[in-house]
Amino acid sequence: MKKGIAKLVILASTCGILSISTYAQKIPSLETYVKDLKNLNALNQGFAEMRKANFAEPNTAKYRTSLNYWANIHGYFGYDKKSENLQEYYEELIKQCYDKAKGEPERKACGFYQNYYASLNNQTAGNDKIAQEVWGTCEHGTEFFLPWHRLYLHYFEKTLRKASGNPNLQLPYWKYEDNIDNNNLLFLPWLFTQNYLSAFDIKRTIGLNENKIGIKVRGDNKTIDITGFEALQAVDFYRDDKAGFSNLIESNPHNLMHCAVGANCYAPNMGLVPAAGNDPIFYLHHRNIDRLWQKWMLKKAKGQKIDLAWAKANLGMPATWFEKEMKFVDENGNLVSRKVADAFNSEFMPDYDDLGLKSDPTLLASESNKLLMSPLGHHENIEISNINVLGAQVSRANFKDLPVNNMLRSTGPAISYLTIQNIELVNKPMLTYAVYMVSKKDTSKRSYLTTFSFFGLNNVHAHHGKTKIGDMKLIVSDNLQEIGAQSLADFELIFEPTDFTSNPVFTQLSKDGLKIGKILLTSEPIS
Ligand SMILES: [Cu+2]
Repeated sequence: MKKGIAKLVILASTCGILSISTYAQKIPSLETYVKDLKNLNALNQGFAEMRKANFAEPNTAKYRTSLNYWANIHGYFGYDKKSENLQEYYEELIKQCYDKAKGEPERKACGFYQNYYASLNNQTAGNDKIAQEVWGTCEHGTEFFLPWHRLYLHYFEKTLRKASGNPNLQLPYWKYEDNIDNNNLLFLPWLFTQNYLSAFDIKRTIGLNENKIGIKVRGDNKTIDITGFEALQAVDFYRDDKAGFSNLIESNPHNLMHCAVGANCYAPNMGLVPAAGNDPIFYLHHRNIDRLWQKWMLKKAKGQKIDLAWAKANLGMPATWFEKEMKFVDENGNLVSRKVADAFNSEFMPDYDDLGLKSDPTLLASESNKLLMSPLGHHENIEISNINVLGAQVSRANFKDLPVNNMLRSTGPAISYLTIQNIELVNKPMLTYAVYMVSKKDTSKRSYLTTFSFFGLNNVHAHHGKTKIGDMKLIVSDNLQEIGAQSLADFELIFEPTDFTSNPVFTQLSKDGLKIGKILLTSEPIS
């Protein structure tokens, strides 16, 4: 059996035709995909055609295959019930950018972002029955986040393929770690930054398209977990307390990458739900999030076949979840209706060229069990209240003066969780904060926990947006291991202001920030 596969691989690499028929189903990374010029051309042609269709008559099948229509399925600016008002966003976010700008570089930055808004319009589904059904239907912050985006990408890929005129086109994934320099900075892939190519979008964080700045993704100052390392440790698929895989991957890296590319979620396109899908990078970003989902399921399945029966038995979701209906348009502009259950059907569930499971999945599962094991054992819950994280300086939180010796319930295997509760905005900070766990004995030992994200935070029909971010719950056993913590008093948390990038401008621009109600370190025994 194994020999047969090896033979096929050799044949495939020497014979292009065979490789198409053998591996057409595996989705490659962008980097791998565009090594073949035909593929690069297909992507470029596809996005170009979909952009052209933006100008087709509304209410036509042609318009329903446009990039703008697809962006609108995700979310859109307008006066309809399911849309967001552009004017409110603009006033909320740009006016105060100017208010807070201290000097010329800051004012200039606000001006750039103001122009991004100026190129957008409020739209309406009008009397287009299909648009009324499908526009503004994306799922964020719910248990439908992953299956909704998977099915959405399925039909998007078909539409892009048809537009490209290349029947073999695949929608590759943006493997973030493919473009990192020696300073731990991530740069956008070339395809997105060339202004003569159709995947270019001017409306991104200033300096990213020109490679003047990068996103801090590795090392001591990392601001995004680009490999999904933390989320992949999750035991459950979705949890109401936010510690499930779906919850964790949605916030990091999904939300954070939206904000890193989209001006700290202050400006279009990637930074705002109603505009994000107008940037081609959005689709390759989501493809990677989908890949990480598949990777998590493969690990959880320990070699079992992933299909609907497996999902029903192992994801811990109710029958109603699988029956939830979702509507999209296909490559011919026709309305299609699917159910969450379809996301586990091989027709809709993509296979990827890299799921990081070259080794035995059972072994991998035991490796990840080691990561879950807290070095502190099964301990009592400890907490800190009322933490202010304000302005452009570092803030700290300390679990101090604890009767540490009485804290241990048992030395048996347990997972440590860190819950950050009642996070609220203080005004509208122009920057965000990355959270690290630092050893008190050796401050050079620090471990990245997460970064707060403002993605999707403005989408309410109110003039002043939301001020409550809510709660987060993180798995921190691995972080405690990383800094060598041996007791509950061994570490502190630090909050560092950042805009995700190496650009210093926005990190100077704030007196506002966050208020945190409570931070808890809790522990659950591993069964
Ligand atoms: Cu997204």
